Amino acid sequence: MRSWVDQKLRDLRVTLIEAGILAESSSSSGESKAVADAKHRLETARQDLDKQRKSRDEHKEDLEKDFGPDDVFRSLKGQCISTDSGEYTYELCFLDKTTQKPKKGGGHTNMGNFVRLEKIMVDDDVPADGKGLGSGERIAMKFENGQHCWNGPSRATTVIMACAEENELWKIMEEEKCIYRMEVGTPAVCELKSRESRTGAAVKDEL
Ligand code: MAN
Repeated sequence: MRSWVDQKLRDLRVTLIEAGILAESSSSSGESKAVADAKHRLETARQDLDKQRKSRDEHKEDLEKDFGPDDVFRSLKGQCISTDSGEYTYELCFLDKTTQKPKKGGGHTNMGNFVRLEKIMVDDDVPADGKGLGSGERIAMKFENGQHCWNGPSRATTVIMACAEENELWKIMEEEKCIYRMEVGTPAVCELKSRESRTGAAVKDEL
């Protein structure tokens, strides 16, 4: 009787191990494969959830940002353009940041992070190639709190935009030490202009 019960228990144990319910005593963690697999799946699901939450928070933040009248600048986000000037290549990533990169190589300098849109009056001649701001009210993106300037302020950039067929960085100036101004052409503001002429001053008030 005793040996019959022993044998039945041994058989049951083998059946349970084969079904992945019971751990083999030799398994180092003492866990059955089914439990280890389930733990792994749980961990993967947790990581995935964290990722999804982070992405949701980023989208939420994005929605709260001011992308101008009717969000016309939203499509520009993440697009970058650059131009060479003096010892540096200057890069503008719309609604994100401006960067100064030494042509000879070396560290990049952050020239400001996007903070807001502003209206600015300009009075420039438009060159023959059309790559200029012209005169009147223009929309500008302000970038602030860039890398601190030795004996000066944190770097900041004002990016003034005028209508053009393509996104293009026309001109870069350092107006004061570590305070930069970029003149940029972009189709994003052409839309505004045509609507302005249709609706009078209405669009201006949206900003
Ligand atoms: C670097 C650049 C310049 C800036 C000086 C200030 O050389 O960022 O644009 O004028 O630092 O020290």
